[in-house]
Amino acid sequence: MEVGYPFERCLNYIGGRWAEPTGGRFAPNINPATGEVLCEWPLSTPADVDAAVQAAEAAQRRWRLVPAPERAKVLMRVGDLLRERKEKLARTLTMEMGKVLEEARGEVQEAIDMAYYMAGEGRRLFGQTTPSELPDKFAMSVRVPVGVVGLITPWNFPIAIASWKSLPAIVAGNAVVWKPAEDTPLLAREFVRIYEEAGLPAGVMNLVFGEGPVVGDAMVEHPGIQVISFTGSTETGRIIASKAGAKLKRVSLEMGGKNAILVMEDANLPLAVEAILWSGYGTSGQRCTATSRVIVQRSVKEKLEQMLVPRVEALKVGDGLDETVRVGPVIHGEALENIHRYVQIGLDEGARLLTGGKILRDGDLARGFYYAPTLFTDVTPSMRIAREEIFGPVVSIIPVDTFEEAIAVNNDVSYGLSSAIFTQDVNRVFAAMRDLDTGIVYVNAGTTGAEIHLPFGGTKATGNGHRDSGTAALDVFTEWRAIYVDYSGRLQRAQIDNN
Ligand code: UN1
Repeated sequence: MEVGYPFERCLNYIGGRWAEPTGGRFAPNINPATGEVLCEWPLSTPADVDAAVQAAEAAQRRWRLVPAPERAKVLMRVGDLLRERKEKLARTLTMEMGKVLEEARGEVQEAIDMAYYMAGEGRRLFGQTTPSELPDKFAMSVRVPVGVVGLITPWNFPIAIASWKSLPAIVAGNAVVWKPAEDTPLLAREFVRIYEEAGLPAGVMNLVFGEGPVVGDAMVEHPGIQVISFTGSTETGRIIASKAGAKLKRVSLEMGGKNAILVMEDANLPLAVEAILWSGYGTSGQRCTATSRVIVQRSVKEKLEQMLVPRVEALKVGDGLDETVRVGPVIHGEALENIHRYVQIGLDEGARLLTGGKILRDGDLARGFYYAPTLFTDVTPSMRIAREEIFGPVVSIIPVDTFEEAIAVNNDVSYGLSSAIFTQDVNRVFAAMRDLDTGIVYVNAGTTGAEIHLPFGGTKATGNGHRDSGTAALDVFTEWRAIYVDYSGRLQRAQIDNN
């Protein structure tokens, strides 16, 4: 299937119109597999953000009054259009950010699932009804939209994460100003086109391309935006949180991870190997949920290594459009250098390289940004490669003696997104479910593969207490309103007249 993006321009989408950025500056978008330019995207200014917020404010005044089941009909159509265009979107996604086609299809499916799931919320958006402590009085709580929400999304899941945030925001009656990642403008544009074709009223979804420090910053500072939902680096999240904190703005942050698979001595090792390959090297290790540590009991360490190394070496690296490829490129040259720097740090720290550890430049690979799937062993928990997020195809094996030590090592990092344990022992399973201090825990499965109807997010430096997807996302995009209706016809004072 031809996707056919000759060099073209993406534009902002403000108040239902595709608009040039003020200042007229654009930047190129590169296919990381080939180095070719796919399109260019606007370097917008704070004036564009302001126009988007004004359009959003005007639209939201009407959108909040549309019954939620009617709002949900738009989401149903969004789901239908995503489904119709799944293959084309997946191919564009592979070209734009490099993940292999099978994974790209999975990501588009995640957005489809989210659209239908959130469309269902249009007929729920449940609050509570509860007795009042006073006679002839009625009490309930309802969710109300917050107004205009700002979404800042990453390149590694350009449509799935945008769907986790925008669909709940919109079904709940908010209007959106969205800044997508610099590296994935085409997917953002295609998603917004779908919203437009699905009949979303003008101004409910606004798209402003640009750089974080300019457009993202203008969104955080703008008084018209009540909530910022951000997925990206911990470094950027910290800046957003402190700026937004000063303005008492709600911020939902989803940031780094240092996820581990724990392999116990009684584990099904062939299964653990499959999970490490999939969660460690899938998406070239560029998932927030990717496995970057394998914490293994010493008695099975050597066996695991023997099974793992040939499988890692057999992973075919290349352009994700080739369906025999298992590991695509990383996002750009800077990421490639950063990953390689971490490998050097690991070697300097005394970790033992089992395979990989190099930038790949053979033949066609020289045109893109490819890193060899890399496996370290004899890594200790204090090494930087065991503590810092690398965001590439690099996995570190950390040997431990006991189950308790494995849990302690898992928990002894600043992040807390996802963890997994391989064991057949039901007692250890339940202890791990209690003691692994991550927002997501897997038993006998890898650290990736979260489903959209459960809360997604993590503890410690991974987040700030909020969750994406699931009904938890509604908590980010709504306020609770407690409502009391007194039908006694007299003044009744709570806590006084009934005590
Ligand atoms: C991310 O990497 O930020 O659980 C999202 C997973 C995917 C989503 C990952 N469903 O791996």
